[in-house]
Amino acid sequence: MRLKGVELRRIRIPLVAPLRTSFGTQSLRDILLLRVVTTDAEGWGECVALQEPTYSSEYVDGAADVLRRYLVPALARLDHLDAVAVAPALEPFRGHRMAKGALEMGVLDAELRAAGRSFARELGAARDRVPCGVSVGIMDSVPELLDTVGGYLADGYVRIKLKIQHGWDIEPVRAVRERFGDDVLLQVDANTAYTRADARHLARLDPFDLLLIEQPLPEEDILGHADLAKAVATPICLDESIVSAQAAADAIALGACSIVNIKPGRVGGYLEARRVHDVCVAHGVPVWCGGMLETGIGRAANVALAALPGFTLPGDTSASDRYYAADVTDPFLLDGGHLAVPTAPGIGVEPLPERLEEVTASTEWLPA
Ligand code: OSB
Ligand code: MG
Repeated sequence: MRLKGVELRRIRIPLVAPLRTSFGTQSLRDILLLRVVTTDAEGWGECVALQEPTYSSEYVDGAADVLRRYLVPALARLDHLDAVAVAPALEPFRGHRMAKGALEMGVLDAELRAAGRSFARELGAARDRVPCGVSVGIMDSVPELLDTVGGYLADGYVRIKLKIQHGWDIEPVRAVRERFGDDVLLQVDANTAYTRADARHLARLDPFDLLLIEQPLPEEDILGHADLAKAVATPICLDESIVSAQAAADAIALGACSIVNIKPGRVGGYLEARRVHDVCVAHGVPVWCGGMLETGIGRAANVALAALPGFTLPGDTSASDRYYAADVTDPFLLDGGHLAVPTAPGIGVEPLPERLEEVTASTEWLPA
């Protein structure tokens, strides 16, 4: 297989409701999709970089730029392109894992479509459906939060994640526990909002029997998380800090986390995501699949990954209608709190051509 070219397609798609986190509010997704055209087949990639570098250092214009200048030209030079060849070919270029991950995803999709094999089969899925949680943003009031959580529980979501920050942590957690009871699987995500000095404050979450606290401290503060893990009873889970399988192995060895959120884009693609999973399984560390407000394209691949045996906690793999009034693929529908794992070749879904045109802001063809 050789690369013929890559189409960069920027789409703009509004969220059904704004998602407020400790790093900002997302109301509209400005997403970079990749159509990877090879001699054997075409594949789709979705870049999870947000519009601004507020979750991580990557942002969507930066991803498009590095793909155009460096990453796509590096793949164009390969005589034997397949997904396994992508990371080594891109290794000279530092960072930019979300951009690299999107390109690898598109190559893997093309390769698997040509071979008639699904992502689920290729990655080693052990289930045909996955249990789903939902990530709930910071709200203006506790009653508004309780209405929103109640709606998601009525939809069938099996786990609730509350976004937290200073001034929106202990009380919302207490209110959700009081209203919905002790049986609800409940966890919180701080997106790096706290400091090492907040250990005693975060220990006040301990009485609420949370599954985990996700990424309380800054991305680089592995030792801080290890100290915090000794000061709080609630398990620490890392998201932003886990940028590779090596980072996961180090964080586990240092006692910085006892649970890992795996996002393929954050670690440079689905093949590295599987390696993160394998490291965690070897250490007895549970993993779950995070989300970046993906369209049905990225969601299809995430659901396949979430079907691997080490994914023992429900992920942020919510149904399409939690994010978008109309997805760019046939919608992923919640069925008894689960999403079905796609079985067709590659990611197993296709963008709907008319829907894709409706949301497209620009396209750019990068010939190999
Ligand atoms: O920290 O998990 C996060 C969304 C955007 C950026 C970071 C995060 C999130 C979410 C929502 O929590 C996950 C989803 O439902 O896709
Ligand atoms: Mg997170």
